[in-house]
Amino acid sequence: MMIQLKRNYFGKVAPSTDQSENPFIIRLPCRSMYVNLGFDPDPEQFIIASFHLESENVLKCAGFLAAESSVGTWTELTTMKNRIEKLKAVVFRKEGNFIQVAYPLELFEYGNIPLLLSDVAGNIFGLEYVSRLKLLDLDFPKDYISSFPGPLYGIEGVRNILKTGERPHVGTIIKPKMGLNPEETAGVAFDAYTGGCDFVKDDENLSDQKFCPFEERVVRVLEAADKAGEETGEKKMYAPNVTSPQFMERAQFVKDHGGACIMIDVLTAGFTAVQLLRSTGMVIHGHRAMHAAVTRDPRHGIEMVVFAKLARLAGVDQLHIGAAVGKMKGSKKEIQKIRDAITEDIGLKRVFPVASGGLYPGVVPELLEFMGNDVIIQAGGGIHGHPDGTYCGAKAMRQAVDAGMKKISLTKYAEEHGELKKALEKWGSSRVRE
Ligand code: CAP
Ligand code: MG
Repeated sequence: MMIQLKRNYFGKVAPSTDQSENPFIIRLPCRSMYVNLGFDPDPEQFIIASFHLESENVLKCAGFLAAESSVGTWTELTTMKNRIEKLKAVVFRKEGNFIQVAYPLELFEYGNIPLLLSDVAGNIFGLEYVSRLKLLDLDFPKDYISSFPGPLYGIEGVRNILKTGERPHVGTIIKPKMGLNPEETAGVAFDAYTGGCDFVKDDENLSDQKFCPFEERVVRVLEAADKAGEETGEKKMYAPNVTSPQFMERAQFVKDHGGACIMIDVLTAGFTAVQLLRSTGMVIHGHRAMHAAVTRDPRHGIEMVVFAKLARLAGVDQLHIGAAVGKMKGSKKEIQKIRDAITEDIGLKRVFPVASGGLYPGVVPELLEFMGNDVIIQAGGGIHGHPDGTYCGAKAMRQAVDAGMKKISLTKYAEEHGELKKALEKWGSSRVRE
């Protein structure tokens, strides 16, 4: 009778006491293969993943996680080869629930973001042995980063198109989110542009619905942008949302009609869509709809900074990163970390941070205080909800930016600027969340 041998965690075999033991019981791969706390990985040879890991035995589980996300599986393999050893991931750091895993670069196909995520953010989230897991950050070797083109325009390229010098950009999202027809959409856009918006975008859930066909909307809003540009003497940009299976055809349609920018919902459309869109030569505005399904729990999921770094590699020029004020969750510390990750010098162009979500003139100075001037401040309700309408709402936002840049208090500035005064009367001002 074959005795079921239960391999313990150090690779030694001890006869199992329980003959009825299910042969498929999880026998974790031998820990020593995937755990080496003395190892000091060369940051130019390994992708370093930082995790928060909760399990009944964190180190054991970390070894299993490293096995499952590199070359191993739930049990030893008779098919393993010595040469494959060099491909295995290694847990090299553990401090409480914080672990770091070094993944040999050779494990990955360069230029392929979906497969990177299938590896470092794939099966491991579903392991029975893992009770909670959060992918906190990814650090890439230069060689890996250089396999991506990154943003085609970046901050400097977008500023060059809009001729905005060093000032923050003011953007709006057409509201109501859904329901306006193309003519109405263009009318709201025209008011926003002439009131002072540099940038108008579709909402993240607008595409080619019956009430607002994509092609007619694009043509009309681009005409409104041109007309407003002539009237104001300022360059204007429109970001139609191309998120759909037809994203490439729609981007081409925008380009053929004189558009310079398109918007994509990065996470619902996928990083492959972003990587393909980059070949259109247009400014890519990255919305992050659905991110909070995986980013907001501190103990499980994937940090937004990971998505932000990948969006930069993929070629996004402008990216929503939160605002630490307004309606969306996000702290100043988290947002500054994300901002730094998309603007630090890694040999790729810098991504324009977008602050959005329940913003209005009263929050602008505080926002500029911690974000700096390289920011696109987007307000939907905070412009289209102004008591005197969109045109005045846009003017109030520009006035708040001017006051912030001149370091003049909003109340003082409002004495001479009626649109700002009305906005402050309606919404007041509020502080950012630390
Ligand atoms: C803002 C917005 C943005 C979210 C995105 C919305 O509208 O258009 O999509 O702010 O959030 O649909 O809510 P309001 P984030 O200005 O009217 O709130 O930038 O955090 O991804
Ligand atoms: Mg939106």
